[in-house]
Amino acid sequence: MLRPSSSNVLLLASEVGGAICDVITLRHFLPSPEAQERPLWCFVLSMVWATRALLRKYGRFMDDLRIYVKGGTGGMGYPRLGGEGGKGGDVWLVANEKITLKRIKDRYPNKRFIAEAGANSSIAALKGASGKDSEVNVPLGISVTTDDGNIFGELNKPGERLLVARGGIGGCLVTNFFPSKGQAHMIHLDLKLIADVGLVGFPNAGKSSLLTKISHATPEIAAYPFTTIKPELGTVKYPDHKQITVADLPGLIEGAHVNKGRGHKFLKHVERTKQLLFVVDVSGFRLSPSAPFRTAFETVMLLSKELELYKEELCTKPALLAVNKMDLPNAKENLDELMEQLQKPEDYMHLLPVNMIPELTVKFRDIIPISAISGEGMEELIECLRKVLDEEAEKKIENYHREQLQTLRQLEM
Ligand SMILES: Nc1nc2c(ncn2[C@@H]2O[C@H](COP(=O)(O)OP(=O)(O)OP(=O)(O)O)[C@@H](O)[C@H]2O)c(=O)[nH]1
Ligand SMILES: [Mg+2]
Repeated sequence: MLRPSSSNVLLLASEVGGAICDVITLRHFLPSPEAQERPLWCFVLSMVWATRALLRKYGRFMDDLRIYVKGGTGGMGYPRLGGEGGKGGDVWLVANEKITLKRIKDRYPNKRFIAEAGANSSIAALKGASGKDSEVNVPLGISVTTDDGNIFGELNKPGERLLVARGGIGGCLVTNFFPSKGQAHMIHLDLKLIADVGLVGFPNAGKSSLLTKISHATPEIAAYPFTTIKPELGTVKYPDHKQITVADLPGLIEGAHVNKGRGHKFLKHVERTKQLLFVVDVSGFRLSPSAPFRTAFETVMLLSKELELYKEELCTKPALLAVNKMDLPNAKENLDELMEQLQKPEDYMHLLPVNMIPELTVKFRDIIPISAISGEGMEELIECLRKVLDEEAEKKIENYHREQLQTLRQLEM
């Protein structure tokens, strides 16, 4: 059974805290002022119902799992005849595209993986047989860490294998014919999605609408914030059969780094994407009637700041900006204003709260006005996504060749 370690308790507390924050924030989205005046128990009941519905849905996605792994014990030696016990089996993690962490948890509720013990040495078989290895299929994109945060390794390609618990050696002359136990420890399987493009934006910006337009994915779309509550992958297909994957993530909000909303928890999933696609509503965004209105420029800067506060390296990833909802009235004027502000962002930083001014402003390779409803700008966006990825791939190849040349030159000297 999973023991309640202090890190687990902290994790649970922060989850509950986050959920309560969400509930408090959500109260602002009750449809009418009358609804807000209903008795508290009415509100609490609807929240309980909403939380159960969320749990049912959210429960399907897991991106962290803690498991126990133990190598098999070695077999006993046979002192009288100098027989050697068999080696205990090892525990291996094997990357498999078809598995999810949720499926592992459902299939092995006790989350214990123990390899077979080695056979004892006997008169019939002086050299005991080795124990069978235990192979645990895990999804691609897994980082394996111990409870103390030490990294065991990563599994990113199908079929890749990682040894996580070695079996004990069998009893032999050196060990006085006593076998040794296998390694045993708890490990974390930390999943970070592997996608070419990660969508980053405030809630309601139209990220899921955009993904639906450019791929066959069918994420939920609705006119209220936090519709997307778990990452969703879509594949964009090009006429030359090249495919790129795009990850739709839950919306970020201002203050996400201090645990507001739920988007921050999912930012780890853009760590491995090759490119970021910022999506902003050209008319700006307001989270709730009591929250400040943010223009498109402010949302871009606030998103940059949230990324910077999560991990500075994210701000240096290749990025594109899709300015969505260009079909709305005044969109053209708002876009012109945004373009002007993005030309000289430092002149407009005073519009932001002091602690939210980004130190590194994200440099967009392209800024593309789009409408996920009318389809405006979609072709250009799809082309730009491809162009950036191709350029990055070329750069990688060039760097590889340069490194090879350097190594060759060093060898010649
Ligand atoms: N007029 C207009 N509305 C749009 C456009 N794109 C999205 N919407 C609407 O905006 C609302 C939010 O769209 P979503 O795609 O759910 O937004 P999201 O960014 O995924 O939101 P979260 O999942 O909450 O983070 C929906 O009502 C969409 O119909 C657009 O280009 N034009
Ligand atoms: Mg969404």
